[in-house]
Amino acid sequence: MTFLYKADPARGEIWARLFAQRAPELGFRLWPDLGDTADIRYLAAWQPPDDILGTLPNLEVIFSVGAGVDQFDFGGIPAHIPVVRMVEPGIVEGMVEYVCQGVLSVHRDIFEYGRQQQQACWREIPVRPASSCRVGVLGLGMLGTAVLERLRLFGYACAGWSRSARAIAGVTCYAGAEELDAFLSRTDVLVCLLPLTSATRGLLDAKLLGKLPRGASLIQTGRGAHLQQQDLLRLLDDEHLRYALLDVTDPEPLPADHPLWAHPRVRITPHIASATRPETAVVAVLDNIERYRAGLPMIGQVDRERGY
Ligand code: NDP
Ligand code: OXD
Repeated sequence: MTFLYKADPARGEIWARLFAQRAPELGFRLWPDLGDTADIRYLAAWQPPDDILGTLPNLEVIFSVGAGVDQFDFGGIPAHIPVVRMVEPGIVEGMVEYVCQGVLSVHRDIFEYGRQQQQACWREIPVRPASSCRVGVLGLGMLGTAVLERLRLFGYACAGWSRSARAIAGVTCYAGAEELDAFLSRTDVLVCLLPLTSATRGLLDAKLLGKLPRGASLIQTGRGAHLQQQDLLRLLDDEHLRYALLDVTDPEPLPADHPLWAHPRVRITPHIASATRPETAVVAVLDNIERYRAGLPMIGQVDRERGY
């Protein structure tokens, strides 16, 4: 039984070391060093190889090294091979930190002070209590829930929106298309933590963002293709939206002359909001392999119909 890792090679070296410590009985190979492909039963990848069964004839499970799986071409993955996304505490912690700094930067006017600094301007802005800042998170899964649970501790007025109804202590939960407008109309800082699916592609358009109160801000940590970039630019220029913090764009990176780069009220980070942490990810993957071998459901198994 062998495990194949096909993603960033430097991280792969860390996975190799951790596998040797924690599961020495399991062979470990780093792409493209395949050895005897007949041995390979498990694959961890950001993107699987083309012609999966031609390359890995005995493959049984594919693990995504990321929480999102929109980069997978499910049409090319045989139906009998389960795909499991990354559910591990390291990726959650990173996202909690990133979104909290984004919300705090909007609420405590760090964006605005950055603009003032450009003009050597020393001007105080009155501090508003956190309770007056209404944060709304699109997506109440592993990441959205953890982010809201932490934001709530600062005293923000927290809400979230998901496909099916959810309940999170201290968070007003909305669900489905019929409750989206009510969620948007009470949201001053909108955080996107949705998966990219056929239902969510392009969702962040002028129609949706226009339903936020005037002066609202966007923190986009989902996927670049959720956002209609031209609509965002128009809403920023009309001053309907105040700030946008974009960790993901479409494409990545944006072309050098794209107007979002230079926009004074946009900040862009290079898809670093969070990443799988090898130390905790390896524990989660090995646990799932044990579950699979015992005939138990794996944690994070993707529902191909839903696309996440
Ligand atoms: P989960 O699968 O745990 O949660 C997804 C949430 O989105 C669920 O609450 C789900 O609803 C909701 N949702 C899905 N489709 C819809 C829809 N059509 N309408 C309303 N709600 C919907 O995902 P994670 O929290 O683990 O990750 C979310 C995304 O974050 C990833 O897919 C990835 O795109 C992004 N990400 C970005 C990173 C970065 O560094 N920028 C790092 C990691 C992830 P329901 O609860 O009803 O199923
Ligand atoms: C992920 C990501 O999906 O890093 O894990 O974007």
